[in-house]
Amino acid sequence: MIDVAGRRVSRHGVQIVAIWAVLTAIAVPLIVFVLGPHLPPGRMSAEASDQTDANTVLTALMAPIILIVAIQIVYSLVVFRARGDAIEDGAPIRGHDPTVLAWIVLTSVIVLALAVWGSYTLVQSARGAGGGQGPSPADLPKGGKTPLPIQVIGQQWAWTFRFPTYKAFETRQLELPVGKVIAFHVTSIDVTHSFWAYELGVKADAVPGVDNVAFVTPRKLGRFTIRCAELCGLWHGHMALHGRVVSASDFDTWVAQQKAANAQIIPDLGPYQRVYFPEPKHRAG
Ligand SMILES: [Cu+2]
Repeated sequence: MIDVAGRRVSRHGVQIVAIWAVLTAIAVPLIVFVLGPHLPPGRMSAEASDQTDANTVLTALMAPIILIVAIQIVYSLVVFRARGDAIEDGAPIRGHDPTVLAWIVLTSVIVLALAVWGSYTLVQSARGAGGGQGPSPADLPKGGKTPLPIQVIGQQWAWTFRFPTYKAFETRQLELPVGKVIAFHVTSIDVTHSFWAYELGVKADAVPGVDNVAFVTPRKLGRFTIRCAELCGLWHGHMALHGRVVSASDFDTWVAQQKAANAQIIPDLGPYQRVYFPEPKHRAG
């Protein structure tokens, strides 16, 4: 037994804290340096990087908390298990001020620090973190860069993409120029869908009559996955495709190709609008 702040603390407490300190010192660097680079959604865009950093910090912070709970349980099972027939409880502990104080201070510090860090990174990145911000975004890209607008239209059961700066042509493929700020204008022409470009860290509701803006800055060339993340009917699972992040010159070539490939249907497209509304259904009789 040792004496701390006038109270008796058993050697079990010291041992538990020692085991916890050693395992935490092993687990946290492993999480940050070994697991961290594999945590979703990766580093294909600025927004995805921010999300991966947040996942790494939260996982690293969870480790000491999970470890103290797990060690406590395992330690009790091993050290305090009943030996022989007698079932005996230890003496109850009541009113241990240092424990109560440590509990209140530690949990408050962790929760408040995370709230401050989360708010700071959200404001500092100033791009809305990859989520849809509605028709008038509060967080605009920094540096006065004009984003490239791309309209994402959900419909049962496909995605189409419309490019207002390129004579509003429409295509079923999606390619993005690397390093350019993109403003997705996500909408729908029938029911609610959700545009989820996983590796880009973008997820925004597609709602008829709503222009939902989500910013993204692709940083790496490559392929990304697009899914519908809102159950939208029988063929919901069919709304899946791959987009690509390409160089600026490849993007220009692709735009020219898509315009040529869709030349026949482009004159029949309705005029470009910020939002669309479902066609009224014909009434029987
Ligand atoms: Cu859908």
